[in-house]
Amino acid sequence: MKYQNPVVTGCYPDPSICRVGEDYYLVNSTFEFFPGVVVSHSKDLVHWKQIGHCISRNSQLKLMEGNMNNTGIFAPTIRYHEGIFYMVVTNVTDRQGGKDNFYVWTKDPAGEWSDPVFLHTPGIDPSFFFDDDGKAYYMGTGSPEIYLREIDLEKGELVGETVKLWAGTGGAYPEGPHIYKRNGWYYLLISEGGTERCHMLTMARSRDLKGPYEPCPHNPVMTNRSLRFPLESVGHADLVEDPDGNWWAICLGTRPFGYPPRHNLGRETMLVPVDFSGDWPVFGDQGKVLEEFETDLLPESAGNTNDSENSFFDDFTSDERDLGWNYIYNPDWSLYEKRAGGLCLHGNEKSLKDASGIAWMGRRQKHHVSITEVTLEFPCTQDGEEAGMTIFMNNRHHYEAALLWEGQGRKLVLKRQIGSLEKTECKLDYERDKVVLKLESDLEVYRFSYQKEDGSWEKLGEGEVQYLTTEVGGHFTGNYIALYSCGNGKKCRNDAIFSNFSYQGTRSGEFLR
Ligand code: 6LW
Repeated sequence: MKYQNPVVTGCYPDPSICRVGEDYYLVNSTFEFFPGVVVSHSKDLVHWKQIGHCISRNSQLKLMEGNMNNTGIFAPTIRYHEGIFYMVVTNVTDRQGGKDNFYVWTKDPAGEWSDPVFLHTPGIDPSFFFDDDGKAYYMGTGSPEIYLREIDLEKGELVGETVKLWAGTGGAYPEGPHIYKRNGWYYLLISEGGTERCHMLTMARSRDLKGPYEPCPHNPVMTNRSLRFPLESVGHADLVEDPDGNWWAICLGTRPFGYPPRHNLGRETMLVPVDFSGDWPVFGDQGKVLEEFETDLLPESAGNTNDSENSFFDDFTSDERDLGWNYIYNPDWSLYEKRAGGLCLHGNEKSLKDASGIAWMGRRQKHHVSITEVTLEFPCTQDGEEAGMTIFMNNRHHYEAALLWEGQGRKLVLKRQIGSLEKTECKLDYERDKVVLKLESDLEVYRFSYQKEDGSWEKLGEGEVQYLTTEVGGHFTGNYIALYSCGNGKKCRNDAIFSNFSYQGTRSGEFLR
């Protein structure tokens, strides 16, 4: 049987995994997006269904703010111990004031998680390890060593001395540590080289949890660096043993295109077979991560293609909002209202340039080739009132089609912002207050169209994909397709109602380059 990487497409970085019986649970970083820390479930390691979030209540956590794509929730770890799931993670700002590590816990990963227990520890990428003697440990990324401390989970406190474990093999940013115990050895897995194209996994082991750790003789144990493979930047992994004793790694990676290579979907989640029959694990194909792996070690369902994962429709009539919708930092729920006709966004005085507080609701772009449509009703009448659909890397890099009021009339516009450069590609006089908008994507362009009264589609214009990539827009996340409304300096007088949102991605057309 063959399966395809990524197993979770779109911006799902820093994966961490645990198994309970035949159920696997996965968590991913979410940065400035709320709800925080995606939780997904799988029975076969290939098909994942999002079941919840660890941070789902504003009252739980104030996401630290700063530059978009570089703040908020970094790199979680999930572990299961004696009936309880723990998720430990960092809340980060790029401004003075730094970061804090905390954990939350639950007995039901699809339900609510506890309020955070703050640990006031330095560094990022925290992890837990439960030893056979019942003791629990916290691992963190120091500068530059990975460090370990015992943790008292009853009291929610770190106890005892800080032990420096390992600084890696000399690559930049030794980070993302996890420890696994096997055959009396403690294996320490970390990432080095940075999350970009030199990303790699390295390993060391010791008979004593506190070291000294001896490096694996064939480090890095996994990397795709300098190979020009379809999957790049692979690293930041976590290991899991299946019920039959086979080992698997999940890691992040990117699917860059063009020259020099760039990527727009963020860092995605990959599954890698691991042969741990010897002293040291062999990851993937002799340490390399492939788009397709052949294996007979997964449950049969892993070989199924599941086209339903490639499409999504929302008419916003359900009381429960789909888990795939995200907001920027902690949302002001009064800006979002369910109406009979769809989802109503109450634009406030903010603009799309603002990194928080805006009426904005988005989903990850999960495929390079995709089509999104949405109906917008927006009887705008006040100067500056604007609502539309945006393809959004961050508040400084985005393209959007929108209805807005300007001077004496309503306009249908296509605008683009790339850093400090801004351009209105097209501005049409538009009398109606209703429009169906379409966004099509491939590896070259984002193309916007609208539907005319006779049902035919008219192109508004397009913008290059390459300027909405991580390499241009910066930092750690991928593109979002979002609906928004804003007053640009003044609270909106009119409501924007969105309905019939549809997204269709093409998995098979992805490796065009
Ligand atoms: C994360 C670090 C990393 O904290 O990127 O790829 C950082 N690894 O471990 C943000 O995701």
